[in-house]
Amino acid sequence: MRVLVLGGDGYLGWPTAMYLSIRGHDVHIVDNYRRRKVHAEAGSDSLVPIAQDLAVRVAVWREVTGRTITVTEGDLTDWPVVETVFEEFCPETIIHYGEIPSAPYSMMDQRRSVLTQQNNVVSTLNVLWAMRRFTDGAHLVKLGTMGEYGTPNIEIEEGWLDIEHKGRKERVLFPKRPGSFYHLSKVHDSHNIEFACRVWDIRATDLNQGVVYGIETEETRLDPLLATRFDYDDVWGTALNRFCVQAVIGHPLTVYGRGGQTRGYLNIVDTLRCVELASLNPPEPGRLRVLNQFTEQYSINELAELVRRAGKTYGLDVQIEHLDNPRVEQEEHYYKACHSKLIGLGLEPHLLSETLIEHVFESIERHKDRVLTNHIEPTTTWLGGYRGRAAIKAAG
Ligand code: NAD
Ligand code: USQ
Repeated sequence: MRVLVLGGDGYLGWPTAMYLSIRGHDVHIVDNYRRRKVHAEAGSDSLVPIAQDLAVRVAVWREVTGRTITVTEGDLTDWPVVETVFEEFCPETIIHYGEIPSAPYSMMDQRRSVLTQQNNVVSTLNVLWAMRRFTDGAHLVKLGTMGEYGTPNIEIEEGWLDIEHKGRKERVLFPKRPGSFYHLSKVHDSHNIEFACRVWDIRATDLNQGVVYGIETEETRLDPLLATRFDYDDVWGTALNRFCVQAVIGHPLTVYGRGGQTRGYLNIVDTLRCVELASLNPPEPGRLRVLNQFTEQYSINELAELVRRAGKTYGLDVQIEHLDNPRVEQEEHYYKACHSKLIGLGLEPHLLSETLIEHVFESIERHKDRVLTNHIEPTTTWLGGYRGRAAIKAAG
């Protein structure tokens, strides 16, 4: 396949580009280093040192494997960039990771909230227009998120829901009630993609992915300069990755609120396989296929307990702390989500275990001296109204 990996400098995008390249696909990356820039602005950084830019990454990749990955350093919200890439590369598959992925960042202030939605919605809209104009039968594999659904009191289907209302039947996109302006940007994308499929006969797969954990893949292990980023700070780090770092440096695990918040989780190596499986098995033209991409569900309390137990075997004294929840979200709720379609396509999950967490501890240990401890406690609140204004004032 000729594959475009949009956002190919990111946590998931770079390992995906290498994974597909080594399997014989022709890979072209687009990225504007947005992620690196927001960390520079905030004074935070990836725990694992990463190569200085994509030019170095692909040069090392070529040296180590003999394979070529090509790159465009450019912004997906910039139409001439997208137009040129599609016209020149003629992709058969477009894997779209190129968005701002942080819920706290999108809730921090007006500027970042608007930036998140503009960046994400416009980049996807540009991709859809480029597909209409320059491709014939190409397949969009778009990274959405399980958080689009929120935590409804009914079982979450894979994308679509059959309803009966006043005696009539209809099939609709599953109702969405997400928990941040970031998650909402993904809902807006999903609607734009569904519409484009309907009117332009585009093929698309919306991968509603759960929270990803893990630090290494087969390809990142080939050379230190091929490592992917790994974040643990309060804005960009995700729950389990954060907990593993906290355990290693002796910081109490930061459980927000009562800790009954339940989400779908998956290993980074399963992300790569899911994206590959989706790409190799495209849907019919004109069809939006939705796949729920996670392998297991855990509450935050269960995750914290798992990390505590793994820590004990590893020789770490892990404490768990319940902080006032900076987010507005349900802390005890029903959660059941279907996720059988990727298994049906051939996914063999790498499940979470204490042993796996111990391996993550080992990798973190190597870079322990780089941890910025002032970026661990949460600083962004979801609260509005009087309580929100008081919190903003207190934070200065
Ligand atoms: P990431 O920030 O590491 O990767 C996104 C990449 O896209 C970054 O390198 C960034 O510079 C680039 N980018 C952003 N806006 C761009 C633009 N306008 N033009 C060009 N490049 C742009 O994030 P990630 O964790 O690798 O996530 C990748 C995708 O998967 C995101 O869409 C995210 O919403 C989704 N996702 C991630 C997770 C997770 O747990 N990491 C879970 C579910 C869904
Ligand atoms: N949480 C804690 N303590 C922490 C961090 C998080 O209790 O230190 C809780 C949060 O309150 C939330 C849950 O853990 O209830 C998940 O939070 P998260 O930061 O790990 O994940 P989230 O904000 O949902 O976002 C991440 C990625 C995003 C992706 C999403 C998948 O950043 O790109 O879309 O996971 S999902 O959650 O399925 O929507």
